[in-house]
Amino acid sequence: MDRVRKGDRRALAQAITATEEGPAAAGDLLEAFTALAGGASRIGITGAPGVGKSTLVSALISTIRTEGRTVAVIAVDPSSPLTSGALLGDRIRLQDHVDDPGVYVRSVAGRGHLGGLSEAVPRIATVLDGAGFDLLLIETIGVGQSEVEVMHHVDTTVVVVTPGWGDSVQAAKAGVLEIGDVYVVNKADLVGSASARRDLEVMLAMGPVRSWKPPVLETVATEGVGVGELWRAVQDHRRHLRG
Ligand SMILES: Nc1nc2c(ncn2[C@@H]2O[C@H](COP(=O)(O)OP(=O)(O)OP(=O)(O)O)[C@@H](O)[C@H]2O)c(=O)[nH]1
Ligand SMILES: [Mg+2]
Repeated sequence: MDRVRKGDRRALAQAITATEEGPAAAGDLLEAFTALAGGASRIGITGAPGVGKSTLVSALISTIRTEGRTVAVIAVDPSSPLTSGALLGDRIRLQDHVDDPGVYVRSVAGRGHLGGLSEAVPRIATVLDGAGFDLLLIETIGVGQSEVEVMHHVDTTVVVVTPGWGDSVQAAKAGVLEIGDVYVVNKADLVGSASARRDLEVMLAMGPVRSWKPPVLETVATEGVGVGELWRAVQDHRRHLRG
């Protein structure tokens, strides 16, 4: 515990591995971290495979680090061996930040226990929060049931789509319109970005009136375009939550 708070990465990794195995295995450790948790802002980044979530996370880290705040990333890997290439991709993209002591990245295997895909994520978030990170970014694929679960444990949910991401019926089915606090049309360098954004805005406007109106932004994550605006939108939402 003390070692973790002092920035010992090995001790942190061991604590996470223990909590990953379940609340029983973690025992007192989890309790100790829970007592210290509560200071971190938790931001979920979700969207279909390949929309650019990891690239956006990496760009966001750069923005956050210029403000001097520390950040931990939980990347939930897909369980399917068909998409395991993405796992490697994530690691490579996030490699940009490996030498930065203010950044910590943890991948979580998709294959979960009975609780589903990402059953361990809330516990891992508690450890990283208790370890003293200012911000937690949680990347998950898609918006299936288990991802919606994960999103119950974050303050702000960023939903990422791409131009030509599909028609409104598909979006409604996927539950995309209910869960987002901030919407991002990434790959805005591709054709159809502006119309995808307008479609989303129209669909969101047809939904129930909420006290927070989710903004729809366009980004080119690979170039860092729009990432500053995204970060501001996330912080606006934080302020809204605090009231
Ligand atoms: N043209 C374009 N390509 C992008 C952009 N952002 C990301 N990409 C590319 O899209 C591909 C997927 O990016 P990732 O960041 O791995 O996407 P992801 O959503 O994390 O993927 P999974 O974790 O596999 O679901 C990569 O080849 C990126 O270089 C963008 O703004 N424009
Ligand atoms: Mg990814």
